[in-house]
Amino acid sequence: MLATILNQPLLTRIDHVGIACRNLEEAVEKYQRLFCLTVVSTEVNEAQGVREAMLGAGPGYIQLLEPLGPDTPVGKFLARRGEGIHHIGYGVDDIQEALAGLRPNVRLIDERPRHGSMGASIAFLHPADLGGVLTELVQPATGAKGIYGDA
Ligand code: KFV
Ligand code: CO
Repeated sequence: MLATILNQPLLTRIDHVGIACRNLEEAVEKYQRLFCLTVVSTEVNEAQGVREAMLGAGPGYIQLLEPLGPDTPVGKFLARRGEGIHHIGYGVDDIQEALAGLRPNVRLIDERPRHGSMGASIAFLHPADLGGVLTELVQPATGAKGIYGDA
């Protein structure tokens, strides 16, 4: 893997913090009112079972997530733990390369990149191998190679 060969950090920045909420509109309104943040994108992602809003916060984002139903990742999380931090998304330069390098050492939830917010290519790593933190790799659309696997 190139990043490893060159001894470069695989994770280039914190892309977003994913926060599970029961009502997206109420959560967006609260974050806008309290922190003067701007919504840069709202999407329904059927494959991920969420309605979500990305709010710009400096170089990264806050991703507010409302489940599309109880039997979805965020729906199950809310039932189990209530509202709160659901996952962290980290930037990577090349998600295919990152997955190939991590595969032997970490349980991949997504063997191939999937479609994420704002056209990004994303993949999740299992929280059980990362100290209980659901971890998402994010290759942003800009400069992306346009390979989304099943997206
Ligand atoms: N963080 C930490 N632990 C978690 C967790 C989370 N968010 N969700 C579940 N767990 C733990 C849970 O506490 C339990 O631990 C175990 O995982 C199984 O829980 O020690 P325990 O008690 O056994 P289940 O059965 O409730 O969940 P499961 O069906 O196994 O699914 C868990 C998991 C992580 C595999 C699933 O949530 C998943 O596939 N997540 C990845 C997809 C996702 O979360 N999508 C929503 C975000 S979409 C997004 O961010 C986008 C589109 N984007 O662009 O950024
Ligand atoms: Co996310």
